[in-house]
Amino acid sequence: MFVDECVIKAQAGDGGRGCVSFRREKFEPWGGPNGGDGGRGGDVILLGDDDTNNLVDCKYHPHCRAGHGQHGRGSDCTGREGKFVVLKLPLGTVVINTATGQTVTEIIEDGQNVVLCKGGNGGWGNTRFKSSTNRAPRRANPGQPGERGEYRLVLKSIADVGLVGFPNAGKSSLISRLTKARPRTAPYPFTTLHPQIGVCEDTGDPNEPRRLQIADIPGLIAGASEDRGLGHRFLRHIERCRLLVLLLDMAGSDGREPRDDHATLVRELELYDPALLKKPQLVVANKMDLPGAAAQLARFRRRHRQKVFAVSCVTGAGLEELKKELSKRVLKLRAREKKSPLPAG
Ligand SMILES: Nc1nc2c(ncn2[C@@H]2O[C@H](COP(=O)(O)OP(=O)(O)OP(=O)(O)O)[C@@H](O)[C@H]2O)c(=O)[nH]1
Ligand SMILES: [Mg+2]
Repeated sequence: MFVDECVIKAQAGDGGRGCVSFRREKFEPWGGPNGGDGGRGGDVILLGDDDTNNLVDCKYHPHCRAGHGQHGRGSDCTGREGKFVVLKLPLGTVVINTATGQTVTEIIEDGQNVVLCKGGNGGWGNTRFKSSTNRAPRRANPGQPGERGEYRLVLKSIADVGLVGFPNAGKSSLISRLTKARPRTAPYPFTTLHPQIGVCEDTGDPNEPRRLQIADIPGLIAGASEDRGLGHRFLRHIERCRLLVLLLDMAGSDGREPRDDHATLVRELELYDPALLKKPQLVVANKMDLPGAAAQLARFRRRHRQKVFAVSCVTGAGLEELKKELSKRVLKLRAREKKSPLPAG
């Protein structure tokens, strides 16, 4: 099961109460105050985890409660700290406070940890209040309550390249040829029902192996903005991609014109978010092994000035060139981002 959105309730632990106590020993009638402080409440911590790829755990365990701090005790004993709770999240998770609608944080890197809700501080015991004028204070503080809140977690996958295309265009076939991912491929629409990410190892230069992540998302159709097909909900997984590949079935095997497919894909991307069209794009013509594809490609090239890569996922033709081009362009984009980092969106 793939879950890319859920709501959790997080509650950090409350701090323990401070203690009012006095030292009482034989021959020590005025032992003085010795009440310890309360322990701190545990935090709710978010941890970026490369091995987690969706939010299914959070969906079925939506209550995250950290332990409360222990109360302070006599003999200057401080209460034990509450147990913290760690929530492992897939990279690319955006955390939104449902009450304010504001983004609290984004988990981008493996091992990144963020305190979502801070545990309350423990209250002071009466030892803290002793002074020259009050040598027997009967006062202690209660612990502070831990932070709590309701948060929406939205996963926007992080990949370098996003594959966009009609159902059956061959997106899953392409990702299984370029990477070690093995999504299901079949000659019926909507075989892929949730995003898949594959890692393409480019071994062009053995001294500098490059890895690029490619995201295969479910197919888009005309009217997806009105929820036709699987709608637009998976487009959030290409929002952070550096490069978009518009994959076209150049043989028109489902009875559609490739240039209409291209126009529909561009329109649907624009309807979802016009900013997606500002991302660098690469048009890839698939199924070039089928009859009629070459003629369609010639027609398509006459209308579109963009470079079009012709490939066949069945014969493997053009895939090496495509891999090199993707790797070259992604490296260039990464270098440009390093010079002028963009805010994550
Ligand atoms: N002849 C030929 N068939 C192809 C080629 N690439 C993919 N196919 C076939 O097209 C069909 C659909 O391929 P998929 O990879 O499942 O297509 P998809 O774009 O992932 O489709 P959805 O997951 O439904 O969106 C399968 O039967 C593939 O075997 C190709 O280059 N040539
Ligand atoms: Mg597929």
